[in-house]
Amino acid sequence: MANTKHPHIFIFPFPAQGHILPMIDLTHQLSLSGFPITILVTPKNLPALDSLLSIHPLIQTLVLPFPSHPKLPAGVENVREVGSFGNIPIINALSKLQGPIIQWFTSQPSPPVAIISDFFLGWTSKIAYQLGIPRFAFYSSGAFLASVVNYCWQNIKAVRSKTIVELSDLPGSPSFKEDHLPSFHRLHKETDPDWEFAKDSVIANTFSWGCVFNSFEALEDPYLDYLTRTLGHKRVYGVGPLSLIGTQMVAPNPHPDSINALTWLDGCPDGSVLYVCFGSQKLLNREQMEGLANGLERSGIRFVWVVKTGTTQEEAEVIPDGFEDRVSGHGLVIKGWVQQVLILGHRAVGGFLSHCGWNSVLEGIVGGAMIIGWPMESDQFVNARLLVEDLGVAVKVCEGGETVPDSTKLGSEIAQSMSENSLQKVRAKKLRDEAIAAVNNGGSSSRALDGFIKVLAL
Ligand code: BUP
Repeated sequence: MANTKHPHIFIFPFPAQGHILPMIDLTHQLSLSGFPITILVTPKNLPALDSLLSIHPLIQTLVLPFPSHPKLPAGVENVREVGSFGNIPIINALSKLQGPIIQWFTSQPSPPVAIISDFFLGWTSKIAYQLGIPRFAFYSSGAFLASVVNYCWQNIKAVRSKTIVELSDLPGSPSFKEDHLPSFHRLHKETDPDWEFAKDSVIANTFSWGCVFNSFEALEDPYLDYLTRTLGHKRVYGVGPLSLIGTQMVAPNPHPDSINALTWLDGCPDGSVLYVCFGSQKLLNREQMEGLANGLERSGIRFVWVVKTGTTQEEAEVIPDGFEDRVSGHGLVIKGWVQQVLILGHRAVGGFLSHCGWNSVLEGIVGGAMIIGWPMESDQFVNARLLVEDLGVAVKVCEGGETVPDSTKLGSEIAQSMSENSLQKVRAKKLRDEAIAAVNNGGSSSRALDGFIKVLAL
């Protein structure tokens, strides 16, 4: 453990790709600032920490067995293995670690003095309370989403009874279709065993000692400000985009598939390529894959498309027959995984066809790519609205997890959005510059991170 004047901090990420990666980047920054750190994972999630631990060998890991849960197949420890339906069972299963975590704390000669845990793990506030230490909620999603969630929670009956929900108290008075809002408000107190749990989580985050967002002022100023006002304390920190100051920037060590994609991109003109990826959780069905493949082909735009593979048919996306041959030289299909941050950072990438997951949104912004949005579930509709309506860096071409895109329309919208001088492309470049300025010395995120570090060090 690092021998510094800073106190020991306990970090607990939620086991989903989109949650672990930014938490690792935050941990990297805290370790650079001299905090001794213990990070908790279950055994199958330990490899996700490889790059972090190779840069910071003094970070300690606490590896606890993943508790079983009736709704989860044996051996599952990460949302990636079961899809987003697994979120609540995984949260529930992990909450059984409360006893072992407290036991571990009490066995330590110099135990951590603060807990930073994912905002899905609101129950960790109970541990903090019992140990008499502060808990900070780390949001791997945006401040707009947190504002929407808090609003929905406070107005739960009104939200449930509407098909279009107007969030009139929020900056810009946004409105959403009810089924485009995060779904917890649909749980019913009387019939749903998860209701109490979801309620406790939202409240625990609201009353946590501080809230840390992977976001930045130029992106979400009104919502960071709204939360600061409505949470009744000043400890709201927008410290992102964390990918810009994260481990991949220090030790890229690209995976072979990423090297292939980067080499292919080297041969393409600046800003000419559309990167296509829908995050780590969503699998497109056969019809969606056909609609998308035809749309890409019709657009005439160069592309890199990440397609999910799996050990069973249900876990894999099916590329239409002959597609790869037809687009050869013009489009690259990657089966599996690429380091998205590196691909989006390549000068040849000018656009990003995305599900609008929060990390993808931030990584697209950092890459200066305009976003072509196809929000599908959870926070993605809220994120898409921010990008399209508040910021003007995106267009929406499709919505819904089961929707099959109209390939003719998709093709022409891609071609139009990717044109040299599209308004969204120009705004995306400006937002990228603002993101870089935010994390640079004196920028809003850099100041927020310093403020957070000061509070932790007290
Ligand atoms: Br697929 C894929 N490479 O090939 P989001 C994903 N990622 O680096 P999601 C890769 O996973 P949740 C790939 O860079 C991003 O950091 C990507 O997070 C990385 O969406 C992360 O965009 C995906 O937030 O997560 O996976 O739907 O819903 O948990 O936010």
